[in-house]
Amino acid sequence: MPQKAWWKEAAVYQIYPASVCDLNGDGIGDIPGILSKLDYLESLGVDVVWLCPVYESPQVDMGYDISDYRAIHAPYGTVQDVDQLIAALHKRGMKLVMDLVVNHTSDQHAWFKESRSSLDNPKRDWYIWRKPRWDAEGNRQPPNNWASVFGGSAWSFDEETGEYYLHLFCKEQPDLNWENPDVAQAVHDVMTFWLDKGVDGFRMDVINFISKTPGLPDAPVTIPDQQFQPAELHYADGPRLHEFLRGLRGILDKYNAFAVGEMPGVKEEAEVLKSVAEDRKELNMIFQFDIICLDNGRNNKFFPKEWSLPKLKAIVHKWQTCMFDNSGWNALFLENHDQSRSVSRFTPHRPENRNAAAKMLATFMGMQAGTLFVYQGQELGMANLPKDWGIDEYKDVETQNLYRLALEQHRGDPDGAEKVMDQVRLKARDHGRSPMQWNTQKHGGFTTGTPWMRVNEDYLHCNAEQQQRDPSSVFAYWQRLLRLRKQHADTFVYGSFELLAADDPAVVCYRRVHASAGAATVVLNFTDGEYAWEAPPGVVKAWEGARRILANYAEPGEIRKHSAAVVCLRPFEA
Ligand code: TEU
Ligand code: CA
Repeated sequence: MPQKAWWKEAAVYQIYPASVCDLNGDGIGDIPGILSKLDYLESLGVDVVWLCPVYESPQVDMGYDISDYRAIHAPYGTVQDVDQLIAALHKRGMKLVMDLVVNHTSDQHAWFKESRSSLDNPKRDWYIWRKPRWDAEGNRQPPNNWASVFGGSAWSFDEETGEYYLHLFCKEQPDLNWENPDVAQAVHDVMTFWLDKGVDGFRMDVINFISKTPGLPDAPVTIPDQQFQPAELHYADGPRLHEFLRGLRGILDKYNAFAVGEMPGVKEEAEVLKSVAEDRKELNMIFQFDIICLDNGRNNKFFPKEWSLPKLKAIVHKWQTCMFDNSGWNALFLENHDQSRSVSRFTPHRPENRNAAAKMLATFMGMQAGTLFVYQGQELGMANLPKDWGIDEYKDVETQNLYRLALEQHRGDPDGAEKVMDQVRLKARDHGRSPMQWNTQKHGGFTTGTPWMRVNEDYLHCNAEQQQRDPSSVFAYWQRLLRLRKQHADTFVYGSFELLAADDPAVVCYRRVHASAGAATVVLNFTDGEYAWEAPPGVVKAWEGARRILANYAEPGEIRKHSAAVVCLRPFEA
């Protein structure tokens, strides 16, 4: 049995500040707007709010480019507003987790401005500067072949001092040099600043990227028709990562604070356990990307790949059993601000089955062991942006970069633009960033002004106000699910996990078992049609004398007893 902890039983609600609620009518969500929605969050039944970056920032990457860690981006509010948010959450017995983005800063941060000002500036070494390489023709080239996550080279040349600086993301997001102990110290001070204010912990942005292979060697060529290559090999699990994480933990421990690390590219169990196994004293849990990458083709999320349910189940089984057996902990999520909407992505559906699908996915995640993360709008079953929206409605720097670079590659192809739009419709991060749909008023009640990003028109039939009144809504289902999870925490949070029917192409079936508190069987139809499922004997046995505690259809389904039990599942039935 895993050890008990508040953060294991917690449900975390992720907030994208620009898109929750605009209280002053400037079109941008703000902290006072978030404060006005705390009743809503409390009634949903979440315990923790994770606030995406609200710090001062030129907003090239929606606040993941921070220019001052101790100030708040003016349109979002002030440091006093955050103080108020902390106090208001604590009063309700809820907690606040903030985003800690310390692999990189904004190029407008005072540290970087100093660093780039001269070769001998005391902060020169706070970032990663290298001399150019020169090719056979005498052309200046970046120091290595690493690609930026957002496309193009991961290096930009600085005319002033004649060197390149590394940026794994945008050129406006220079990477900090963690090899310099002053950088770690500065980060520890930032953490202390917020923890002293009462913040309960951090979500640590790409925290596995902070240690790079010494010497920054070229990455192997895996995409031959591309000049710059994916280089995760050289920064996703660097040699000093765990030393740096233990340093962060030292600060967290002084406050008994919590940390979830975002770790793209960390794939192996042994690697993940190094960061999350309890006795390692590093992080509480990480966001692991196996599910998120399930449908990425060609090492690139914008190329679709067929995925199958048995593969998804194998991933779930791998992490559920791994953590149970090794005193680690999972962070459960299907959505965040970097992903398209789960109901559009994982459950292609006819319109009439959308709510059933959203509830089924909620059950799929919500009955697993781990800390449950709900992304704003997921509790309403919000969907991807409409197919007929043009590229101008997409605000994300990654999307705009992709569009520009991919159009160039399709030059001369009359269908080029449409092909690129297909990629955008598939996975653009914008799908998860459109404003919250509160009611049927103009702009879904998000703003009385002009929204910074267009509101998905489907707010007319998918919005919080209607769903709060309707006991059969997706919102009401999430409420029940979160309540049940608490009520039966021994089973759902701490129980063991058994996967059944691993090879079935349409059904997910798993059991959660606790020796004394009881066991639960979860059965999910992942298809948009009816499915006659030959339930394995274990399931039939479990059902004899069992109680139905959660379901997305009002009446129980039908079990036909033949030689084996055949369960007739309705579309997306849970
Ligand atoms: O994302 C890190 C990351 O590598 C991916 O989730 C990435 O955004 C995605 O694969 C691109 O398609 C984090 C933040 O969550 C993201 O919003 C930031 O843009 C990024 O770091 C840089 O700070
Ligand atoms: Ca505002």
